Amino acid sequence: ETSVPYEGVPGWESTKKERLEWFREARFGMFIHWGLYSAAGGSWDGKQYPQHYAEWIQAWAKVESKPYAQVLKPKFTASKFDANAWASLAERAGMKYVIITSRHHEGFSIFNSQQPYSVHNDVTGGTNISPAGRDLYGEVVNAFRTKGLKAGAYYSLLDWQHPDSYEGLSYLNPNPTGYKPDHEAYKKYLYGQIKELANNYGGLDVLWLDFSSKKHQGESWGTKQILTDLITWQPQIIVNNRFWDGLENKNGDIGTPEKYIPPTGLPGMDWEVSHTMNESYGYSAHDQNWKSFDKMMRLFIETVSKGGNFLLNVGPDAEGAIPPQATKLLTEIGHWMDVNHDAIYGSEASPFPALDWGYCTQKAGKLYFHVFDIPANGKIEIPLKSPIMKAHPLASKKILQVTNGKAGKTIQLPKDLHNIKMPMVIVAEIEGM
Ligand code: FUL
Repeated sequence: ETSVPYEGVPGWESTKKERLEWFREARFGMFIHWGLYSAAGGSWDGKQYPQHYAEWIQAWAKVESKPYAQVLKPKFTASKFDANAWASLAERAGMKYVIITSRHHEGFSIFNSQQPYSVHNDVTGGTNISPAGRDLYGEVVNAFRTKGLKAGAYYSLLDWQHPDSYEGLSYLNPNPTGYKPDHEAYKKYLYGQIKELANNYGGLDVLWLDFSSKKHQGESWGTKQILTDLITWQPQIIVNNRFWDGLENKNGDIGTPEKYIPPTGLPGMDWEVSHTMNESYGYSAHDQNWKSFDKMMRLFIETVSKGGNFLLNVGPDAEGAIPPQATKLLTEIGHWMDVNHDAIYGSEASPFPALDWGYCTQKAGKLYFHVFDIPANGKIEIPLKSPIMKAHPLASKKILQVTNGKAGKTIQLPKDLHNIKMPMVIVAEIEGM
């Protein structure tokens, strides 16, 4: 069973395998949430809002777009922003692609949009531009592409500043009076911006839409036209499933579980978990709930072991500085990946539903055991029928002792662990696999 962005649009299903090839190999990418909300940092008018989803500050605080922009634009300077440094950080972490918010729900485009109504636009917005006044999206996309990484756009289907985005405005004011959104006009704006993203940046590898509801989904966005044109403009493009309602719906190239890992993956479709390093996607000054390296690795490896990609978010501040805790985590992940990337890239889901000591990934003829919790007896048990022919840690060539019992197999873990960064990965060659 396949899932395609739109069953009725020719060209999508037949090209899916080819279009998704790099994505299935990649397994690990960077998500970037950056916009005016980054300048609010999770607070409005001195009040701190919930730690999670700081990019929703405008809706949390119910601020009209004008005062919102007046307060935040002057602070959005990007004065420390260095796209090449971001791309290097991602590359060093072992990430293979980036998805950056070209425009989040607040409606502020960080790319060069010529669409009418995009007054919140940092290039052509006239007196409306922020001090950054640059095509920030373009700089990021170029920097990543130059390193051979893929680059895609997060693009919000809601727009809280657009007079014709019903679902946008209703978040700020549930009962607006005299309000008559012209959905056709809004569809034109969406179409126009997607066209710009797809055609003006030397490529668009992923269109990461966000989000739909029962009221507006699928054809109500003009999907048929958009998808027909998109695949002509960008024959290699991948489109997520959020033109439709629901994170696990199958009407897209990829499912998009958010901050959770589906217990049994998403059978029958490609998918990608997006996760945060603290609570929030957008920068929040008071969100200090940073995940430990161990916790982060558990989320990453569990996702990959269930057949998904891991899209790990960073939320730079208004100056374009990535929080030091995020840089530290990415650097540590990079050191782990230097040694263990073979167990990640191009790997497939574990054949085992669950293991006591960690997770498993696989490739032709090989299983990779990611050991998080070393059992007291120093051995891992694997409920496998076929014999293990040979096993060693990816961190060394030291061959480990294997016991091929009838019911299960065991591997004796190395006793000296001080040169091995946890989680330790053991690669095993399996007979007949
Ligand atoms: C959600 C959005 O509403 C959040 O702000 C965030 O961008 C997340 C990845 O998708 O649906």
